[in-house]
Amino acid sequence: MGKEETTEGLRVTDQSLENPWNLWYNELNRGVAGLTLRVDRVLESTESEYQRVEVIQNKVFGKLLVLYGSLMVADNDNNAYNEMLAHVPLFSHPKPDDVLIIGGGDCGTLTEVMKHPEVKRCTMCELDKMVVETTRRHLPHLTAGTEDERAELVFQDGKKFIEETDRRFDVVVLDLSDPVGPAEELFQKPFHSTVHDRLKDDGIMVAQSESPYFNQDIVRKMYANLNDIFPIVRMYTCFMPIYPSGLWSFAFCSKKYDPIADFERARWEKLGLKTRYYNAETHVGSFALPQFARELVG
Ligand code: SPD
Repeated sequence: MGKEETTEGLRVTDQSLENPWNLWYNELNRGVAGLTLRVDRVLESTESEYQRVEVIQNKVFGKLLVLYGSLMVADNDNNAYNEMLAHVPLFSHPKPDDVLIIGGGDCGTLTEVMKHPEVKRCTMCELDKMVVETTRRHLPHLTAGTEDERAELVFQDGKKFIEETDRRFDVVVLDLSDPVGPAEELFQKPFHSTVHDRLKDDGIMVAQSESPYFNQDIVRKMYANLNDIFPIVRMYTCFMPIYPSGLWSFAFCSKKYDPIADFERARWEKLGLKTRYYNAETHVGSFALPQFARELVG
């Protein structure tokens, strides 16, 4: 029970008033550093066929979805990740008709993709249906895009889907959880190679590529593989306070288009999309990397 001495005597601190059980969420990275959030309520704590699925509530971030012991999205902090994952490739491609999202179960990226009138069809292939259902119950603004008639949800292993499909995509987005457990294989070279083969001749793949601070071995290996597969590979970043280190990276992998030279600035200005993080300047500026990150990308 948090009490502190004051000149007026003992008083109950804010902490004990608002969180009498003193419950905290701790996420450690490599067991040495981490993020701590006070949990005001546990709204859901369950297990799907594939992973633990939890929703907690925090005063600053609102509701947060936790998968496999790792924070995924928050009510008040999902815009940077979802917007950068969706809009950077879509505004780098002149005609993004057919889009595939692998993973992305909270549907935040899908909802951003659906803001583009050019997109004729967007398939989201998520392994774990419970992630979509849980997000729909607690964070419905993230799943709004699923109502769009151009959106199609498939509940299947992403690797199997990409191996078996005979479709060819303009843009493929890998909106994955961390490379442990169910998503591990989707960070590896054979999978990226198959995605490459399922893109049209001018297609773009983007993938979340972890923290360039905490996950350097994974990042280095991943970009070395991607450089073997795609002619154009660039890293871009955004600020994500709920992810390890706060600096998050994405791999932009393309057969033809360059994310800056081919950026469709006029289309962005004409569409006037409502965003909170993405704009023409964050699009271009996100590719400016600190030296240590440039070296990781090779
Ligand atoms: N450590 C958390 C990394 C999560 C990255 N992906 C989140 C997926 C949300 N759609």
